[in-house]
Amino acid sequence: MKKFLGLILTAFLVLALAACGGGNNEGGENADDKESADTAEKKTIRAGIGLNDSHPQYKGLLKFKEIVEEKTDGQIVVETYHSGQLGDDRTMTEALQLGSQEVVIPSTAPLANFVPEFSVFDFPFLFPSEEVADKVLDGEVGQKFLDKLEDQNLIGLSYWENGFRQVSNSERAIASAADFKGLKLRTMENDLHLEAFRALGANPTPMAFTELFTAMQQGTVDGQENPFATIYLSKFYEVQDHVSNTNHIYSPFVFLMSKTFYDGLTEEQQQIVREASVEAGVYERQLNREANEQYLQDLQAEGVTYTEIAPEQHAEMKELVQPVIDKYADKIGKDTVQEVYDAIEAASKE
Ligand code: KDG
Repeated sequence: MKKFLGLILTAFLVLALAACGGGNNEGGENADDKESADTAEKKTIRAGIGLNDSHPQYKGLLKFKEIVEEKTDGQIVVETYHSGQLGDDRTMTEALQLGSQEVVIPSTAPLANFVPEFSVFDFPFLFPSEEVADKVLDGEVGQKFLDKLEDQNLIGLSYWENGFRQVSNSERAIASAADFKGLKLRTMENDLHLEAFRALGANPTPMAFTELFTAMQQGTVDGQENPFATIYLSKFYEVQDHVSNTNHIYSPFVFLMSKTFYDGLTEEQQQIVREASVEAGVYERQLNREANEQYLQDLQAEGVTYTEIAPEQHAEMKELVQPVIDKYADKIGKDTVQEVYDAIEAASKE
């Protein structure tokens, strides 16, 4: 009798559990289970940049957020942070390696501290134009460099644009290489940048972007180098009197994702974030280019003196930094560097 009662109780419990499940055993989960699974599957991308929210880079990041959230139906949420709220390029890249942040879009210069080969893109006077840079970076050669990031627990999804870098300072107009003499210049945290400016006669100091404005304000450095967009949108005109079109380096951005996070995405989600980073990058490059001339005019309207550099002075600067380029070409590996040179030559002829 006891055994019989036990059986009845078990049958009753099974029926009760099935009833709670809404009777839908086909999919193996009930509505509540599904809801909690949906919540559990929601993923958050914390994406940070060093520049502020008026810069095309941030607008590009917002575009990335819009595409990803729409295409994943909100299954992936993108939180955006600007002005170094999550740290500088280097510390955010380290956070990606540790898996405590998901996206950062640094310049190639600080990224070279993780994969030294990236320094080749910071060779002075390497890219003749933005269009050539696009073709090389978006092509086979650019992809080869992105592939090198995996060993560092990073996924390189696409290239965006920081742009041609220009020197600004509070001391004097720069019209020739001789004008660099003794100038205290902030550079990005990259040895090649430091050595190139030393070769020009300047006195460079590496520093995170987040510390730059205060350093110029307090006179720790006389100047810095960044594209016109950054100089204007970061209000450097408040602490800088001169700017020149040195165009010394074309600076790409690399859209990075934590490999730990990327590996946890479904294949479909991986494709969505990949495509979104490319699409948002095309938008960011376009915004960056459209306004470039305007930013130079705006800087002048704010009282900054603009000095145009003559072609022969550009040639002299190139000659002075050539030994540094040669040294880094040896370090990176001649074949790798040659591959980049060949791709630039081919892209220039197209
Ligand atoms: O968001 C990008 C910035 O952190 C940085 O890369 C900007 O070019 C830059 C610099 O000079 O540090």
